[in-house]
Amino acid sequence: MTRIYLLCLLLLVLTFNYSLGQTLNFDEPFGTQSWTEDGHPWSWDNTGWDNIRTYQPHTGTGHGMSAAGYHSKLSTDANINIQGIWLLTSSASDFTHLNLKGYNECGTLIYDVSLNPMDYQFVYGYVTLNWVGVKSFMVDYNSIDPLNFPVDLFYDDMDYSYVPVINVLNFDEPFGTQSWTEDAHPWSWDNTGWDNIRTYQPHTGTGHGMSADGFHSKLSTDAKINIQGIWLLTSSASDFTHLNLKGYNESGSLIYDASLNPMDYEFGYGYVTLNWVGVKSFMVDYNSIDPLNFPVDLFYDDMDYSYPSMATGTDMRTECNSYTWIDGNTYTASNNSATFNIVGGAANGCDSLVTLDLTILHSAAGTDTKTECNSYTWSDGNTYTASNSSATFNIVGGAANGCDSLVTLDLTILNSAAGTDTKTVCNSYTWIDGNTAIIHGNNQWKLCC
Ligand SMILES: [Ca+2]
Ligand SMILES: [Ca+2]
Ligand SMILES: [Ca+2]
Ligand SMILES: [Ca+2]
Repeated sequence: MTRIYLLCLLLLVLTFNYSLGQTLNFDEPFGTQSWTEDGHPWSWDNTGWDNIRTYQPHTGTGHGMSAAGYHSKLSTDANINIQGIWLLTSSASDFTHLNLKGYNECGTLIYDVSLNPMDYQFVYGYVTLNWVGVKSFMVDYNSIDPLNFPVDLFYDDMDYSYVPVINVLNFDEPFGTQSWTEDAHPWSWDNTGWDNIRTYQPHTGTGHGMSADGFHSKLSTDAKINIQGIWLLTSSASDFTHLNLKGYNESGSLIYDASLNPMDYEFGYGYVTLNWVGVKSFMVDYNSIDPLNFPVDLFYDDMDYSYPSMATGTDMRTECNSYTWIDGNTYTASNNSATFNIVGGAANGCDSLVTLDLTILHSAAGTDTKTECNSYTWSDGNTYTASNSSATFNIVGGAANGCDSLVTLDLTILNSAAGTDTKTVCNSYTWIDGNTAIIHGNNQWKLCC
């Protein structure tokens, strides 16, 4: 019973610590623009002069701003949840505004908190934020008269926690797989190198190995990803010419290029921290000093990654015969697997991944067989005086499934006969038309009723 109680207490403490996360102490020296804290890189984009670290701290050293209209984005390498921050103002009545802003990893403003500068005058007050999934943090303020009435703002000890990595690319597919589905997304190699061993020297499960000269093959998925890191192992490390991990954006441009020392990973898996953001393709690029006589081996596995806060949606359509989608492809059969990434297409500025759910229906086709005398006016409005087996007429929406119905005419025209009925009669004759003719005076015919 006591043991269970202690276990519960331990779990409670662990959960408590995890949810509390960490504190950004801003304890770096004056003027620091980028630094490492709590094991992660932090930086200011320096859109304003915003880098005092020693003035009026809450603990240790602090972060102060003292001028007009400063705003500078503080960013780290992954999404964080911000619980709150300590704030102090001076000359509070001279502020025009004081806003704390949070941006997502796609650069879109997702939090904007307006504060009353008087609430924090001359003494630190804690601002509870409880923001989720923030990539950048900004303090935005100004003075009613920056020159004659400058205002000061100080802040320190921001409580935050990292949003954990949500996916691991395990490479646990069978040998030789070039494209597969993992974590509900398609993955593929472009196979520019022989780069598809999956069972040799894995980190867990099966792994991805390359063993030859100068291989480089791009691993891609259907949307931009953030790559936190990957496990790597080398053999014959001293025979490498180079070992680079490269990241490309959706336009195919190189945006990350990490040069590694192969010796650091020889005969034992080591974790390479990358913290790449917005990568569409991942490449391992290496070679041997002498591929023929001194081949080198490279193995990697278990890549930690996450999808940006992208939107997803389904484009449901029912179309007749064929449909050209936003991906430029024309589909002539039903399809519920095609995906298309609209860069920056979501309302939050992130990508929008759309999945097609297309049902293709087919038009009906039939033949209208007619036999008519002399002429026939068809449903296309034309009057035909000769046989015709090629005319077609489309009845829009005429099929039972709502698609068009295409009818082909098969018309046979029979022509009336014409002739002269010559008769020699006495006195009178009743013809086929029912009329009776009688001989009238002077041998003239006269119709008789
Ligand atoms: Ca810290
Ligand atoms: Ca501090
Ligand atoms: Ca996985
Ligand atoms: Ca694996």
